[in-house]
Amino acid sequence: MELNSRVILLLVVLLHCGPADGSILYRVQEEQPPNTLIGSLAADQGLPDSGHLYKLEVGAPYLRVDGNTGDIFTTEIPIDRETLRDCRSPVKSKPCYLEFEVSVTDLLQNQSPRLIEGRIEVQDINDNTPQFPLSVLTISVPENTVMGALFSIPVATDRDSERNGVADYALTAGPDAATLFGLQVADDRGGKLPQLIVLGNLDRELKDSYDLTIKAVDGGNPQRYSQALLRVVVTGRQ
Ligand SMILES: [Ca+2]
Ligand SMILES: [Ca+2]
Ligand SMILES: [Ca+2]
Repeated sequence: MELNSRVILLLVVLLHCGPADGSILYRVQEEQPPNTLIGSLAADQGLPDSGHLYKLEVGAPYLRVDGNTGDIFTTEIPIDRETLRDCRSPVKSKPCYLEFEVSVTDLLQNQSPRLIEGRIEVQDINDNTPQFPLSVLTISVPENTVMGALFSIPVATDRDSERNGVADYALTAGPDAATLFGLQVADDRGGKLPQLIVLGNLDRELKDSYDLTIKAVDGGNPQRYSQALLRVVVTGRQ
């Protein structure tokens, strides 16, 4: 067999195999409006589009199926990736699936219905904003702290996955604090850890509290962000 023919044959075999477990796989972005078409069972799977009744057995209330064509649509209940039971995996990068089952009944012949199973991969959109645990974050720093010392800043959380999650932090300081404090963002197993760096000598008698602004941004497009007040309280020597 010619190499080209072999490649074509392999491609044809692969295309007909579909997903590894043999079931049907569709993809849809979360939070689509009602009546968004997800897939057409009859057209996509070579199933009859007349004389048969398609009925959704598993997948309510998020899915609706057209009785004649087996077209699968979204409903008034949005598919929210962040609240689906099967999507709340601690491993946020794991794909998230919504299972469905549709029965097909031949209206002319008295046979038991055929059951079609499949999965819909629910893809993440950037619909959540990074949030700090509190609107005012307080960090205590002893006045004899050496330059270069690091203090952990509470992390922000974002319910979206991967690049739609928290991507970076930024610190804004007024003129009195800009020479004393800086920000370092460390990588921690795929996450980001914000840390305050002490850049100068602190004197509690001179000034015992500094108000900075910390901002958390995600990596989505468009980007979402929120900020909190970061209050640095200078304490006595330790
Ligand atoms: Ca959502
Ligand atoms: Ca987000
Ligand atoms: Ca999302």
